[in-house]
Amino acid sequence: MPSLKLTYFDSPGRAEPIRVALFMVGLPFEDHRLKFPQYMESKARGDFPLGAVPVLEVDGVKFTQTAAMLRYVARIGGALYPADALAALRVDSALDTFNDTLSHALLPSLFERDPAKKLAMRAEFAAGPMKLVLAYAEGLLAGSDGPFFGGQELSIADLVAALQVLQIRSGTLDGITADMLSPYPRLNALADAYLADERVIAYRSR
Ligand SMILES: N[C@@H](CCC(=O)N[C@@H](CS)C(=O)NCC(=O)O)C(=O)O
Repeated sequence: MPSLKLTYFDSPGRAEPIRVALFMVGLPFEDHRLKFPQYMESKARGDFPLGAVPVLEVDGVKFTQTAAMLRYVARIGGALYPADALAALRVDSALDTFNDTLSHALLPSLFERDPAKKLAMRAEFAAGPMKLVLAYAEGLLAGSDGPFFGGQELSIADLVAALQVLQIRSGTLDGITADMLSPYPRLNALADAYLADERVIAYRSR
């Protein structure tokens, strides 16, 4: 079994789906969480190949890119990724849509300190990229035969999507409210199915 060390901030963000995936497939790993000043020191030292996290070390070798790490965990865990090519395309497309398109569109407003400007940015985000992403993801789910992007079985894309849908639902993002998810019943059902998964329940109750 490889020795695994996952480095990220001490927050869910991009690392949480990787942490959940590692837990679900039973792979032990070092969950290396950095406070922001520690992160800045490490970054200045050149500890991260692309100057960003997450970074996954496999037997001491550093890798970047969240989606690649998730696929690696799925592959060595023999789970969380469909065998069927079309289902895999849906999973990969959903994974990049949430991890890449949605995350990048949300990012600038996370750093905005002026509350009025933040709300204006969130309104643009909700009416623009968020709406496009949610509508596209809802359509992907309509083509699946289960609550998840790959069908009946939970995949790495569902981990990423469920956590982002739950963040929207939580009301913790100023200007973004749970009712914005009302037009997307399949995404709400995906998040519910994620929360009902026994492995997820075990992860959340540690
Ligand atoms: N494409 C990369 C993006 C990584 C990324 O943007 N990481 C952010 C945190 S979520 C980061 O390290 N930001 C701090 C910085 O750029 O210094 C991935 O999917 O892993």
